[in-house]
Amino acid sequence: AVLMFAVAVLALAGTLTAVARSTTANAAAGDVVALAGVEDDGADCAISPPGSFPSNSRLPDPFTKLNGQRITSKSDWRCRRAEIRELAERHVYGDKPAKPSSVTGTVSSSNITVNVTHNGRSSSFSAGVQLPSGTGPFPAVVVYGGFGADTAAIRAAGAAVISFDPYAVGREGTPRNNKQGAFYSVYGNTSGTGLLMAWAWGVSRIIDVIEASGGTVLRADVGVTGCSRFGKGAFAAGVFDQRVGLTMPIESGTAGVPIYRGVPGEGAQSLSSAYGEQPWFGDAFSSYTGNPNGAPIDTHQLVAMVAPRGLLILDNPHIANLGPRSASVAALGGAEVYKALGAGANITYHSNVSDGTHCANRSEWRSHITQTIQKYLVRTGSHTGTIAMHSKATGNLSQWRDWTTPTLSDGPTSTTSTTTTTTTTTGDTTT
Ligand code: MCU
Repeated sequence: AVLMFAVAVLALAGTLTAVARSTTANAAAGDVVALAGVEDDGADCAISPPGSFPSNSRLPDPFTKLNGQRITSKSDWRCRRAEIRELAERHVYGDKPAKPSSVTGTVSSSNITVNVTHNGRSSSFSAGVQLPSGTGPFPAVVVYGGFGADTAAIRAAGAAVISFDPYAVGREGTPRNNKQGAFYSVYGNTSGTGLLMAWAWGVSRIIDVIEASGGTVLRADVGVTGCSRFGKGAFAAGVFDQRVGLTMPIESGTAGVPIYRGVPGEGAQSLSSAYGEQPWFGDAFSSYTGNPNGAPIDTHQLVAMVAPRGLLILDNPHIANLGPRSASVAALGGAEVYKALGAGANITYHSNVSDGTHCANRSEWRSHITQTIQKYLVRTGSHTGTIAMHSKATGNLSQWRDWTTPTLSDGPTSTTSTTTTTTTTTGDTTT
């Protein structure tokens, strides 16, 4: 009973926090802007996934819970999201361990250091910092690798650039049974967690250090970006850490934004090719590389996991190998959840670019990058998201879904429902 009480109080606290956040932002900005909160606000949700899932050639319904019921209120999304997260860890990316028992480090105007200890194992890594002009503390964008991201535009918009070397956290070129890097030094080199999740864990630990630094140089308004394999990485970082206020995957390709179910038909890099090229996916995804219809989730639900936070998906329609049409379907499907949460303006998909070069620096994206950084990280500007697909790669969501988008009620915002919940938990404790 005491445990149930604790769980109920946590759930109630989570609900109240979420409500308070979106209400404040609503009043200030006219639409929902999620404030940086915690890494995983559904960590207390009780989830028991079934042992098997029916094959489904369409995109699984993001609004239907594992118990078969559809969610009806915006506050239901928190634990529905936690279900999707659990499936994404078990079947696609591998486990993302919660914050290690010790995370320490430093933030200076040129460098961030991260030291981690968990269960007697330690590792560390560092990242470069380049400040924008002006007076801090500054928001920041974690830039994966050294190419494809418009770092000049990021700094001009008022955010620092954190140069993150993903390979320090999870190396490429290793066999799956001998993974290397700071993540695997702590969690073991036979961990089934793939590189994309290891890298995402690294970004979360950078955010831990920024939070603990007390906002002298940087403040914990953090975005993530990267191109190609680092677009896959940036997407995962935003999906699995709700403190990331702006997620900007660029030309991510298979194992990134494109729906797994669409990749074969579009002629994008095959799932088995991506699975075999590097241990990007978790080991458990091997069950689905030849059978995407068996996957219990698809990437539209990962897009949805970013909601209501800022998401700017940048794509290249000229290279079918990148799966741009499948990526647009993921955006369209995920946007249904954004809309149901009243945050439809916070997602953008943009592939209207003329230069076909992979990871080119593109003028067509600059205003979106500037405005989304200012809205979600600097917290001054405004931006209204749209799904803008190039005619070469136009997804059609209706071909991919057999579910409709519900009108979600605003949930337990009233005093009445708060009181009811409190009464119930008190009853549990005294029984
Ligand atoms: C699009 O991302 C990858 C792609 O999945 C790989 O097959 C290819 O080798 O590398 C791309 C990339 O990261 O390019 C920089």
